Amino acid sequence: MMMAITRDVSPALEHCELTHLPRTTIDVDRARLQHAAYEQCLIEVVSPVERLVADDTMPDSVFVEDIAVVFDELALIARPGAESRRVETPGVADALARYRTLRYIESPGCVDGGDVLVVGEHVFVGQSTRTNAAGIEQMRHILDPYGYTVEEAEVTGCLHLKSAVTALSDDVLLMNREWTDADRFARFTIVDVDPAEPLAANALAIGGLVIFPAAFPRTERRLAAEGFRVRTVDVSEFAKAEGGVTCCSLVFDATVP
Ligand code: CIR
Repeated sequence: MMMAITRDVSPALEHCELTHLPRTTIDVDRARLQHAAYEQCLIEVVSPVERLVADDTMPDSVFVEDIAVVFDELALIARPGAESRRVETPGVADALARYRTLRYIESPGCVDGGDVLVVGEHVFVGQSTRTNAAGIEQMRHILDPYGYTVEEAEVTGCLHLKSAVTALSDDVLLMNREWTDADRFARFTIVDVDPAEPLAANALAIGGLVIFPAAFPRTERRLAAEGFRVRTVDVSEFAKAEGGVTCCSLVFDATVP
């Protein structure tokens, strides 16, 4: 049984971390409506969706993906590269402790979950402004005994590895080649984002459905042409905070182990 963890949109979302975008007005009420619609989409393919609480001390709370990476064997609790986000970890760790043994990234290591792309037993980790070599080494140490290979991947020009590449299936990736090293992913079939939509590589594929931002119709057409069943969501307010569709949930099998 697949389930998802999401987290409240903070009343302080406007004070989110920003790396590549200028600060603009974010409509928090609209963000909440968009978040609810996103959760409705999730409910079509996973059940239950458990939403954690958040408050104004954690502006980026809704981007729950950055705080953990859930494997069948364990949950890795990240140590976010942005110090303002470390306050988000206890709530997520408490929730995941009901389903998995927890392992933690420790100082001086930093990892944002948005930099971790898991495809089967392959774990690609972006070395970014948020994730450092010490964090990647800790991941390798933690995951190696379970048969996962941890490979570093290049991230340039965007926030996280999953801004540049996400998995549409176990064999097919959606990618913006400008922002990562496509050669690293040579064993996969690659669908390129439309050149007019550089931010379109972040798609959430679960249970035969690809949840995808409505803002990227050209890339959406490419996905449909490749045979993927696409469901679009309006995530305009999260995009202003540099978030996409993968970052608003942690999806995992609740029945394992
Ligand atoms: C941040 O900079 O941390 C947030 N404003 C956005 C995080 C988006 N997370 C993601 O794409 N995994």
